[in-house]
Amino acid sequence: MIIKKAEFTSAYGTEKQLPASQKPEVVFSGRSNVGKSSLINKFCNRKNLARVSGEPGKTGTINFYSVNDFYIVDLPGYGFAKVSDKERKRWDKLINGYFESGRGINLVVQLIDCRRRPSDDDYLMLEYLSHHNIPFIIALTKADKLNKTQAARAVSRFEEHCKGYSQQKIILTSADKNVGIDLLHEAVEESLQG
Ligand SMILES: Nc1nc2c(ncn2[C@@H]2O[C@H](COP(=O)(O)OP(=O)(O)OP(=O)(O)O)[C@@H](O)[C@H]2O)c(=O)[nH]1
Ligand SMILES: [Mg+2]
Repeated sequence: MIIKKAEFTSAYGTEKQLPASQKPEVVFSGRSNVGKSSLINKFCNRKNLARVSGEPGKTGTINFYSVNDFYIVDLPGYGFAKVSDKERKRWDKLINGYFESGRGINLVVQLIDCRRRPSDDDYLMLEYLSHHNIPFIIALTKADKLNKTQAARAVSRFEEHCKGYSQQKIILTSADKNVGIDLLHEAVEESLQG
């Protein structure tokens, strides 16, 4: 995929602000700090399109990026322990509102750190996506933290962990070392044609 255009469009903090769906949407979802913004930047071949933060839980809004003729949607990360109850409720409403607003969601890229096992929240997400027949793939992130043997093992482990959910594939990625970006491009391109 050739990225001809990639620019920030807008950020939404409540579900009521969300505009009607206008173009196909490709969604990056995952727990806080898993590497969503970094992978979006790599995917778009831009250094500072999405803000990468050292502090987890910083992205509290749904951010839209206009990329070629579709949108990339960066969801706020979940599972950050230090978040207040009020903030967690806002998150739930925002995410549910997003998924339930009848949008054209062509693909969800569900990110999980390749060194960890899926968290309870990750499983809720896998369950949600599978149950609602939302097409999704799993991107294992930060593969540069493992050697080749460990990485291969991680993929088999995740195939086992995620058995029973309806992901189309599991892709090993690293935003730091440019791993798996071509495969991500392919998966997104397919989802836009399908
Ligand atoms: N080693 C390594 N570190 C990474 C990679 N991708 C992201 N990181 C680091 O992980 C941290 C979080 O990255 P972000 O891209 O901001 O993660 P996020 O999922 O957008 O986080 P929130 O917006 O808080 O939900 C940063 O310190 C990144 O530098 C990767 O591929 N390899
Ligand atoms: Mg982010």
